[in-house]
Amino acid sequence: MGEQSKSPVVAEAHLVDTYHPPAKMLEKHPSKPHLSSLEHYQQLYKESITEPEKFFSTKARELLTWQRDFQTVRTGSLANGDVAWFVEGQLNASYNLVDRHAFKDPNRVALIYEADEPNEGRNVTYGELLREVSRVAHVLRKMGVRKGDTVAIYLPMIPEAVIAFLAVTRIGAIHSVVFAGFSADSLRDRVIDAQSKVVITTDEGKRGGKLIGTKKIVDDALKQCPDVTGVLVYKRTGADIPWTPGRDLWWHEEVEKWPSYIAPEVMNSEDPLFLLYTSGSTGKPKGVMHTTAGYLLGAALTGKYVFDIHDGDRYFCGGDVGWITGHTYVVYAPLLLGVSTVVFEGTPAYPNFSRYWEIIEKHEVTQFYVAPTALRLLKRAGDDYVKAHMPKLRVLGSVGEPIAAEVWKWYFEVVGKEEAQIVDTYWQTETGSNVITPLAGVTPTKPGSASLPFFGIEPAIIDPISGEEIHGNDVEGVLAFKQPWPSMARTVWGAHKRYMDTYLNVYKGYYFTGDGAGRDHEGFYWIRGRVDDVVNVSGHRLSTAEIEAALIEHHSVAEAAVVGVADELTGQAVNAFVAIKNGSEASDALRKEFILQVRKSIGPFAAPKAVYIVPDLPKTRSGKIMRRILRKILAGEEDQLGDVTTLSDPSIVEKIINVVHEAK
Ligand code: 6R9
Repeated sequence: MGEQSKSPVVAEAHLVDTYHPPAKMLEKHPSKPHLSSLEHYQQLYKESITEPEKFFSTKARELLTWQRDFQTVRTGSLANGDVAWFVEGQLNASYNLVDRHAFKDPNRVALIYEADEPNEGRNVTYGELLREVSRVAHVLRKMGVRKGDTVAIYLPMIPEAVIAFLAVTRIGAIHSVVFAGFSADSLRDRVIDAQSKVVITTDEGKRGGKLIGTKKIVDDALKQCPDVTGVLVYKRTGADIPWTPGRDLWWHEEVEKWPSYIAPEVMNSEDPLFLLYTSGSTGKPKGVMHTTAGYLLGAALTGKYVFDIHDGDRYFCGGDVGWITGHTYVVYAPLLLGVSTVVFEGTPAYPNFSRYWEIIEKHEVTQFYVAPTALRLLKRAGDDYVKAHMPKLRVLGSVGEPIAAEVWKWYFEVVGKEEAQIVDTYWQTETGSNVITPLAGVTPTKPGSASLPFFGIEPAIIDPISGEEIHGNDVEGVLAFKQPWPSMARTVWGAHKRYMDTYLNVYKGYYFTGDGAGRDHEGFYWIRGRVDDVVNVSGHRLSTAEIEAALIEHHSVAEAAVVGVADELTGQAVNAFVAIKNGSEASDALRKEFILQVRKSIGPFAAPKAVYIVPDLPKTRSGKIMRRILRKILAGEEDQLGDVTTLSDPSIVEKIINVVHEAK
């Protein structure tokens, strides 16, 4: 890195405009942002870094309700991988998200359910939520779930998904949500890895006008999960579904049997709250584990400061509860702060491209949060679809992938009418909540930059070659954090060594994000994307190794290499190179089979956009696949392949180029 890598940061950052919090956003504000100015942020930020114990103990007592206070604010270190926060404290997540608001104001709306079909939704108040969560908690207990057990949740975006999260946490169990777009095989692997004995699901799902056979997928998955003793099924469509007596129970039949209150289990701060599987460099997804108090604090703090949440707001995060964005910003942040959260079952394109904007109009949404991939789709559909009247909108969030400057500007000008602030929030499943992000109403922004670190986050740019931290501004490298923060993941379920090796042993004393980043002349951060074998398709995080493993399961595949390529709509797209076994013939039918194989073993969202059947893969003499060469060929940079003489068979490069050319 060093000198030659400086120039792009400097050039880019000096050319972009800085946007200040829009005056019109402040004018229509119901009161005022929680911080008075950028200087106010800087002063608090400094305190959060130099006196984290003081800063976070104050915030933890202010934002969370404790059953027992803590004395030790923070202990352990990144180097040892034994970080713990608010150690002696006790609290319950569902109490903090539901009870305390229900007691104060039971009629306040907690969930705004916007069903797949417009006008089929309903609202759930905090009082109703408490009753429903309590009943389901009773049912789970009856099904044998105990404190510390994991419960798998395989549900679409319906209020019952949120109720399930909360019922699980109420009895001290650990939720392990599996995105309902995952295949039976993926669900099976996660149920087995998490040792879940109970699964919560629906008969069917409904999305974009289409039905999804959720229960059938669960049944397929559970054929190989002998330890699962119970499946709780919410009736969403009333379809005829297969039933296993003694194992399957109807949600509506069970909840009627139980009273509408159950006391929340008293949990220690560091008791596990949930597992969420995510992709990394290796084939097997990791069960990232978050603990109770630290995660809740991260969610509440970012909800308050990043999104400027105030009493009476209506918050709409378009993410799915199957991913971390849905966990933290559909469920935890808004409910911790006692506001209304939109649970949207559908897609931005159904019944037409106005759907998001109509939801915002109808429910007078104040904050909206979505991935750039959806914005690219909607921008391409045309400005006419954005004709809704959205006068209450103050904050427009972006998450999951870099947002291109022209999409950022479209979001600001066309969607927000320059009356709402854009917050480009950088974070990860492992960070639990936003870590590099503007604070709405406070931080000036530059299109394409996630801007400045959140409280308690001390970023470091590291030279990946020397492993040394690069100090000062106008620098480029990989992104790491120097201090533990409350909502960081504590371990990978059943694989602590993997946790250490992936995040904490790469640069000793730092948490390594896996992303490249630049820090410009004003200290603003620019996220460049993953430096490991992770591809980001439509904001979904996929591992190339995992897709390769899926392809190899096909009987005709000898070897496979998967790379991410730039894609106009999805950000990145998956392209696969497959070497087939002797006796198999390359054909369109075979390519289709390979795509189906990935859909079946991971899920439709991971399907390769292109499959190239090649005679062999470019490999070093030690057998390492040179994915870099494949990326260059796809980018049309065949003249920049570098030295290929180290390959075991240099002539293979020419053959692969021919295959790619023929396909294009
Ligand atoms: C929240 C979430 C994490 C990866 C992360 C990075 C990318 C997330 C981003 C962003 C640029 C942003 N990412 N937010 N890249 N700008 N604002 O997406 O979690 O699914 O774990 O993905 O997503 O590459 O490392 P997760």
